Formats: sequence, C-alpha cells, structure tokens
Amino acid sequence: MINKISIPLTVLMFWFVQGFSAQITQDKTESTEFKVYGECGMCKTRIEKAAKIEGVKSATWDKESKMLKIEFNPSKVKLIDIHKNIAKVGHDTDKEKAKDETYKKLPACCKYERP
Ligand SMILES: [Cu+2]
Repeated sequence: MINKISIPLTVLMFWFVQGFSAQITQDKTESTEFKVYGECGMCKTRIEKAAKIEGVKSATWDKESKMLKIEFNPSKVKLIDIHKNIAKVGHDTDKEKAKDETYKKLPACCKYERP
C-alpha cells in the first residue's frame, strides 16, 4: 500500500525538482560592462534603447566613463548581438564598429571621437 503511493509521489517530486532547477537556469542573469563610444545625453538614450534587446534585463550607459553596464540572460541573448545592435544605431563598441554612413547620420552633438 505504501509503495503504491510512494512511487508516484517520488516521480512527482523528481519532476518538480527538475522543473524548478530548469527554471532557475533559465532565469539566470549575468552582468557585465563594455565600452560604447558616445558623447551626450541623446547618445545615452540611443545606446540604452539599442542595448535592450530580448534577453537584456537592464542597460545603463555612463557618459563619463563610456561604459555600458548590462544585466542579461545568457541563455536568451548573446553578448555579441548586443554589440551589433548598438553598432547598428551608429555607436562603436569595443567589439563592433558602426558603419561610416550610420555614424555620419548622427546629430552633430553625438559625433564622438572614433577609436
Ligand atoms: Cu549624442
């Protein structure tokens, strides 16, 4: 009698624990920072907006240090894709360069010195 109940119960417990740990892995957040070239407050808005792609929890760019701090989920987004998306809006990062034509289209106040 006890065995008949305890076996399905054990299986159920096992599923529960497994599902729970899978969820933890999925929600894992890593934080990192990298350099993004920019100049002003407008750049800050543009950079942070471009950085917040799917899987990125938060993005904060510092005008003085030019460092972008991000919190992201490595199982949902690759770092290089964040770099690429920022480069797409005209800002060079330490890994990806923006296209010259995109850079040229930036407002005058945003023309940062290119590395
Ligand atoms: Cu700017």
